[in-house]
Amino acid sequence: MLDTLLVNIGQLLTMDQEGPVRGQRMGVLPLVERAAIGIRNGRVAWIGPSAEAGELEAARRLDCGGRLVSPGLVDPHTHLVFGGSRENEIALKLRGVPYLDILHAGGGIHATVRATRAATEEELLQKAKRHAERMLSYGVTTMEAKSGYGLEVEAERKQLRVVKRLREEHGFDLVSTFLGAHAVPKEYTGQPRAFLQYLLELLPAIRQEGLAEHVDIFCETGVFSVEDSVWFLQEAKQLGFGVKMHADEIDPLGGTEAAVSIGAISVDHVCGASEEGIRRLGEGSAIAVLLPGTTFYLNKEHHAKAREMIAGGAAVALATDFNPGSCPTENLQLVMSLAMLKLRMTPEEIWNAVTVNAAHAIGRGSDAGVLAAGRPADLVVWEAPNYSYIPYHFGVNHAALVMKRGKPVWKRGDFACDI
Ligand code: IZC
Ligand code: ZN
Repeated sequence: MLDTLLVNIGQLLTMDQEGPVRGQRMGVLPLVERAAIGIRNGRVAWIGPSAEAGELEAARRLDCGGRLVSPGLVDPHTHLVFGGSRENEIALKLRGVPYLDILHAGGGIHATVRATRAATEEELLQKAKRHAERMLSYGVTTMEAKSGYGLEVEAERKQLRVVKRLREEHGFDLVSTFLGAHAVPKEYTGQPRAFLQYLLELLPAIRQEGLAEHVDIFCETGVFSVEDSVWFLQEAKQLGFGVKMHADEIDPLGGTEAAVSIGAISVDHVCGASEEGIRRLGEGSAIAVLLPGTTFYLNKEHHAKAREMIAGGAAVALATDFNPGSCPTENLQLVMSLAMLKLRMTPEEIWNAVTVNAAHAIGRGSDAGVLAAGRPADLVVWEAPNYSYIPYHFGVNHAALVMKRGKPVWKRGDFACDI
């Protein structure tokens, strides 16, 4: 006896394949046409043709009316927890003041650090919960969350505790990343190494308390150099963390190849990656997490070279980069459209990038991003006839029903279904 049976699915994207998906394989989508999916105890119990589902017993049935069904999306790069917002920087942005100039003048990340330090844990929790709920409404059932707006022990730990509480008390599948190395705080102006040394001393306790799985660093002009970033991440790796790098986002410093060579789980942004960096992405195990929403919102045209990366054998994932400065949106569907337009990725590549590869980029490759017997029943019923329709019809929410562990967690108001 199944708990729930979804029948009459137009296309069921199972994404059932060995991941991460690299190079030309990204152009192939495992799917079943006219499918049904059965759920028991929060996990996928059966997948097959809808015509064969009539014989199965189920406590509840949902006729999907020919709609598209996919795994819940995975957002592998977000700065979910922060105080305040930065709309007061719009005028500077419109005058053409660059992102890094605003940062180095004490605004940008530093402004969010002041707001985050001033907020209570409860305030941060309620705000981050609203953002996470909005992600869920767009079909994202697993997401990463970075710290990095504390830049000192207590405020960083406060952010990490919020992520832990959202996971343990509110049921979000959140993967926590320590990004204390997000900027050099004013207390350490001109001494990035000393600040990194201070952060390293915090890491053993963070690991012991289960506050973060990964460690990340913003490798950028005037923030942390490639040399300092490599040293810091290698130390973090020794302590047992998975490591990630914000690399070659604004200025092309060569962070991409450095991150690949130290065995990073993901290298993120990579807009300015060199030929060598792109070549290394095709050879190493790191996943290239591309964030076209950020390039768009920074009003830049130096988009990541996704076509070259895929041609060179890289595994590409996509993420929102949700944050209050360079990409204030929770909408991963919009990012899928930007990937099509600005990165010239095909719908097939885009779907691999927001499911299986995104899951691998945060160490969730064996749980999220795939629908197959035994996997968690995290899925989305889309108000769409096929998978190409999602990046095509842009800027709106196509999710009709979002299920987490087989239970509806979000439903569009006018979507008629009684489960
Ligand atoms: O708050 O500006 N790039 N970090 C690196 C960010 C953007 C987040 C922010
Ligand atoms: Zn980021």
